[in-house]
Amino acid sequence: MKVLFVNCTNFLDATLPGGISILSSVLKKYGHEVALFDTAFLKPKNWSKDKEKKIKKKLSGGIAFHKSTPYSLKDLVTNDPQVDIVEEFSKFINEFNPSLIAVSAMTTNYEKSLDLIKKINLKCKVIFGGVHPTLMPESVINQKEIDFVCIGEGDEALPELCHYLENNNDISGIKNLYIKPEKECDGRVIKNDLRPFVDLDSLPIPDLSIFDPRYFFRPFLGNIYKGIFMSTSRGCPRGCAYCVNDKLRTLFKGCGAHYMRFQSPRIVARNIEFLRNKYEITWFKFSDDTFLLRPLEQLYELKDLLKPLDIMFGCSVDPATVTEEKVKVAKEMGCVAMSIGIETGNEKIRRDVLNRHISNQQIKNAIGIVKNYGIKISTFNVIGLPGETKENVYETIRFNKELEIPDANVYILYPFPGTSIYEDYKVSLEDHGHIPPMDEAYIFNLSKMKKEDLLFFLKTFNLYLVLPESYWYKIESAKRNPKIYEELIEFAQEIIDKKYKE
Ligand code: B12
Ligand code: SF4
Repeated sequence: MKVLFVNCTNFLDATLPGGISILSSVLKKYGHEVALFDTAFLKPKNWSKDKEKKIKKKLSGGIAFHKSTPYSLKDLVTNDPQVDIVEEFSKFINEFNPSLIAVSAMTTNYEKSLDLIKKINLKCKVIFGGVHPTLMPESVINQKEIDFVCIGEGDEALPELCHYLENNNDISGIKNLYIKPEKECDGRVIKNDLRPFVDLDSLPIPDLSIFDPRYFFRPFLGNIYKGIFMSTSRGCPRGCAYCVNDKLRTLFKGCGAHYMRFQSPRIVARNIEFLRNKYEITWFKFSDDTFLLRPLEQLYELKDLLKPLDIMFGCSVDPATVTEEKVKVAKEMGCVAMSIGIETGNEKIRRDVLNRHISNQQIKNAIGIVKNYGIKISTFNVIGLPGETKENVYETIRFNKELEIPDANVYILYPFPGTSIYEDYKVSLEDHGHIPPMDEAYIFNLSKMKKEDLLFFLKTFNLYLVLPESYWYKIESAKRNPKIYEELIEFAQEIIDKKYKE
């Protein structure tokens, strides 16, 4: 059967969607024909050079923290024509003639994906899966254009659906699926139970052949590598109030003893070796929620298997899992970058609002260990937290500064459905008439700050980090004076060039 995957994201949001790569591989294993319609490399009609510049400036608040590479991802799309996305989609469907359209969606790209589907008069069936449909299945299945919603893992549910559809079998009992028997039905929906978790070691190697090779563009500290995101585990044992994991754990309670599961080192190494040989991929970003959670013995085993493959990798780690021994072994297996969630410098907010039980001292110790091994460190920070004041944001900035973090990631809190913050503060996506995209997260503002303050912090967070505290009053005045802002950026750039680029 012919299945067309859809990844509807912003132009140049080029991070390979892990769900699609594994599902494509699974479907091919069962003999289905697969294609991908992907907007990440389709330059839209309204694209302009100005937009390109703005995107670049937004990254790291306009400061270039690392040596630039000889060329950038943007250079690789210069000669691409501007196209009408809907027309392209329509052409693609006519040529490929799929029997099923399979859309993967997070909350932030769900509406965009749905809009695209709505614009085409489709004759085939449509299934939506991914984290957003998993968390909000009712609102997704209620869309007229959608026939099926996959709750949770699609690795077994999707091939089963394809097989049954192809053979005209009764699909009504397929586990993990919400099913609308007919498009124009009377609102009747079959809601099936969840199946047990898939055995991660039984999964095939992710399929990269359907993706634009520009996805592999990976700049790192001035050099260009071929790299991808790859997951080696599923789940997380923690319950941070702004994250969907707590809700997913509850939802998947009956699916197996352990929500947190690791792919065995042998299988991880098999996948990496294959992708290295076939696509020359040498840079991996492990997209696991917390990479160092893996037991130490397994990390040793992984190191023995990965060392001969000579790869580089980056990963996200929970500071509570950082130990000298684990970092040492990660370094030996090729770790060159780690990101750590600080979220806020205020311990009380971190504990009471975010449900993260870790002290500043513990974070400091963790970052110290990572730095000692020469691993590049970056932090994740959130502003706009419930009850947060400007002074609290300065605490977060000061804490990053104390840790000598050169380049911090900062976001405005987006209360995703299913998270405890979403529920406790009675947020509703529907209240806004549409699902706000990530760059409109200020709409949800649960803090004591004004929208303007949040946006200004977003723009200047790294400026505060780089400039000495005696300059902070100038940053404040840059709010009303763009010229001062530009001057400060230039000054910060000089400091960075001297300090980190040598
Ligand atoms: C890698 C990653 C990214 C990558 C790539 C995203 C992608 N398209 O895969 C990038 C860097 C782009 C990214 C960005 C963001 N991300 Co992100 N990301 C992840 C991460 C760490 C791993 C995703 C992954 O590859 N998982 C492994 C695969 C195998 O699992 P999967 O994608 O869930 O797919 C399975 C099922 O969901 C299902 N499935 C998926 N698609 C489909 C489709 C069909 C048809 C079917 C049947 C089934 C199905 O089957 C798959 C196999 O079982 C997850 C956390 C996590 N561990 O899942 C967060 C996560 C998805 N991200 C999240 C967030 C918040 C973001 C950002 C908003 C972060 C930010 N502050 O900017 C941005 C949004 C960017 C945007 N433009 O919209 C949240 C999503 C919350 C939500 N409600 O949407 C998550 C869940 C993190 C979290 N714990 O809160 N992210
Ligand atoms: S540690 Fe990270 S992935 Fe785990 S629950 Fe907290 S925020 Fe989510």
